[in-house]
Amino acid sequence: MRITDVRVIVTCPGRNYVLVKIITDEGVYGVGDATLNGRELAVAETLDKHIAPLLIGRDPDRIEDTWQYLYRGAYWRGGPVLMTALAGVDMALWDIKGKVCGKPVYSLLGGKTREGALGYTHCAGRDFAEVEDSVRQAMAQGFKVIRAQVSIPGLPSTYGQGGQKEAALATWGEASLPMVEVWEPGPYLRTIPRLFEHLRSRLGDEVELLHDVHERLNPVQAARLARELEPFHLFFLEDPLRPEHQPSLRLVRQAATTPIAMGELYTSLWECLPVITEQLIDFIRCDLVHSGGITGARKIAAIAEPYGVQTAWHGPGDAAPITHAANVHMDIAIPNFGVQEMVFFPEQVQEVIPGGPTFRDGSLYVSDAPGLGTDVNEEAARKYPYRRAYLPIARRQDGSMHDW
Ligand code: KDG
Ligand code: MG
Repeated sequence: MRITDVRVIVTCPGRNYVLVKIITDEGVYGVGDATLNGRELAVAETLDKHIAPLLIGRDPDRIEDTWQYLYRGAYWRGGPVLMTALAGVDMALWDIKGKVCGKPVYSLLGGKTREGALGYTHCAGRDFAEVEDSVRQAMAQGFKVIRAQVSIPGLPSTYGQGGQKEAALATWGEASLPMVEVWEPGPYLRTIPRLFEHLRSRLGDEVELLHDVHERLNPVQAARLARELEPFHLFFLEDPLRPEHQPSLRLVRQAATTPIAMGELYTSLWECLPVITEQLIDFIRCDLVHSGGITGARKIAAIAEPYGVQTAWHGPGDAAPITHAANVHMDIAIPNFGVQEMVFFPEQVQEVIPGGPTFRDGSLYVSDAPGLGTDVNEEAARKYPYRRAYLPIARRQDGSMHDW
């Protein structure tokens, strides 16, 4: 079997997605996700101009060799653009392998260790009462693990305050330029422990709660937050530090027993290594679509296993349902799965990219269809052309740039 064509499909059914369709001489094809929010066209061009010509004529069965060929063969390797392009190709090749073998990808990864993947959703509100209400609604939907974010007094708009809706849909800035948010650590650090005190006192201890810091604190601030949240027993505190601050996770670790999840901005196994082997984290939450696909992530999971680190793969709305399916295929196969972030995709996304995981009673399921079980409807994709869009940016009150 040989690869005869590589199609790069850029589509915007509500938000932009970059999809890769790899076609073989035997008519079997595979589909992968290569979406990098805010820099979509950089990946699409990389795939179309640099990577597609390298794939034509190759045997699609050789996933590992193709991965090594694209990763090491570029000489300048790694980074979000190249690793996302690589992930798109990798997922499509696993999809092909599954279809050729007549097996779902989870079966090729060793078979099921569980039936479904425990999922978590996003809850939020303008004040504590609204967040509580949103958490209660999620509990009624069947969620057992819930992320809680709240608006911060004095800051007009803050990451995560849109809850489930924000997770599923894009935020368009005026004239397609980034929206500007204001960030101050003081009010944030004063608000978040009080939020969880409120939620625990109203909802009890059973529901698992977590919070996403979104890499916006410095090391000592993150350590303070982890310590002040300790009494409320979070499932985890997500991405407390920027990826550049890996060694400072020691400070956070020493300050508290609040479990730490890191890694949605890590783009490779090598970035994950020190935090796993030094046991500075409890959950590794890389993004399959930005860290080299299934081939990249299964090695990360395997290295995490003996260190007692569980997985919590990133599952945002800006990763296509193909990535969400790949997440769940891995989740149900690996022994050290922890939890899976998920979103409910709007109808038009499901029209363009059918077959993503389904949600039932707190968990996510994939079908037993050969491959990943997802597809791309190219005709539907053409109805939704690319629209330039950026993620928001954050500035301090004095106007200086901060991490969003
Ligand atoms: O594109 C950026 C989003 O994927 C990210 O902001 C979502 O932090 C996120 C999360 O935890 O889902
Ligand atoms: Mg996050």
